[in-house]
Amino acid sequence: MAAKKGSATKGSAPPQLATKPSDPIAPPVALPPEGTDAAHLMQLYRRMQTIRRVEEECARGYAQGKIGGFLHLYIGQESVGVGAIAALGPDDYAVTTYRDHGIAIAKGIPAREVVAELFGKVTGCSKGLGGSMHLFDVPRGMLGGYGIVGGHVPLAVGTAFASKYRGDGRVTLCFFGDGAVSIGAFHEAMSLAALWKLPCVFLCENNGYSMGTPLHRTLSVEDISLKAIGYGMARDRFFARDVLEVEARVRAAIDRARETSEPTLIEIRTYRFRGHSMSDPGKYRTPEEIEAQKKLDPLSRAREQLGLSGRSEEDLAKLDAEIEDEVMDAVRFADESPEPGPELLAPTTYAGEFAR
Ligand SMILES: Cc1ncc(C[n+]2csc(CCOP(=O)(O)OP(=O)(O)O)c2C)c(N)n1
Ligand SMILES: [Mg+2]
Repeated sequence: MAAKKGSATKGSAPPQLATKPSDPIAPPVALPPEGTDAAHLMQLYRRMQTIRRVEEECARGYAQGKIGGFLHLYIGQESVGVGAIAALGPDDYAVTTYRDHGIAIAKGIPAREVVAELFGKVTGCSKGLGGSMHLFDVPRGMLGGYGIVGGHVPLAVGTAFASKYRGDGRVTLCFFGDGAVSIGAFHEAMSLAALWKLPCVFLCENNGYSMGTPLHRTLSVEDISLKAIGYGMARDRFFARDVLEVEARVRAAIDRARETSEPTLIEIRTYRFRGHSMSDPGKYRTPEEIEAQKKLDPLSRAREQLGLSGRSEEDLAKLDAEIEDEVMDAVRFADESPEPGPELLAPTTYAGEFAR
């Protein structure tokens, strides 16, 4: 029977689950929490700023035709990857989506190898054969870089299963977007991770949009963290305003995964300042919305916190100059590197030299 408009089929008002995707009021910059090591905050700032500058240069390289295919920038979301990976150990695994450049740099892949990969050069971390969406580095625990929305979540559960089976003490941190939580593979992965108690942390980077579609058009319940309840899993949910807060809250989940092999679903609300990819005309957001979000930029907040914790403008300018040198060196290195040749065809197709 067809439902009458506004009839009871819509149900009585649901419990207050939905929340608005943005929080446009800039909170005052707070001093970093007591006991924060300013040198540590400086490192986190360094990683965030490196990611931002690498990606700005990649956007330029894309416009110059140096990068083929798609390019999805992480600009605006850096505090999520940097804060979360700061809570991982060096042997732990990170698995992520196509928006992977920031995760790769945070996991320790040098800017040179990331830019060279994007430029399709043999010196890139995937030998120039993967490109922007397929950054990979097994020794550093960076297990991709995947283009299929949600498809990598079961792969992350597989690595967590392997760690538990081998007893190697590693934790897998799996990043995905808000679009992935409507995909079947996400739910199968959550279900098995909870059932088998696997050391996996599921981290949803909720940037409010799946391509040009806002959250309220894809989800009946906008609080993504609530999906953990159906699987009996621990959960957390917060805004990525402060990189130190991201680190501390993700650390709690990583510790739980390592100590008691219990998975957690964390929803971190964030915002991308650029389009979905370089070909996105971005007509679905107003300039006012983007400007309001830029006022909340966690990268600026970390810089201001460093000032409040005693770092002089001179110290910070010196650090920015070092980052600038590193990024421009990476671009030069990528420009000057050769392209992969046919000699890579056999060893990268069949198990052999590169199968580590
Ligand atoms: C299974 C699948 N369906 C559709 C696409 C096309 N697609 C690429 S990105 C994207 C949006 C995903 O949004 P979200 O998960 O929120 O991640 P974000 O891009 O916001 O980081 C879609 C639909 C795809 N890559 N894979
Ligand atoms: Mg999204």
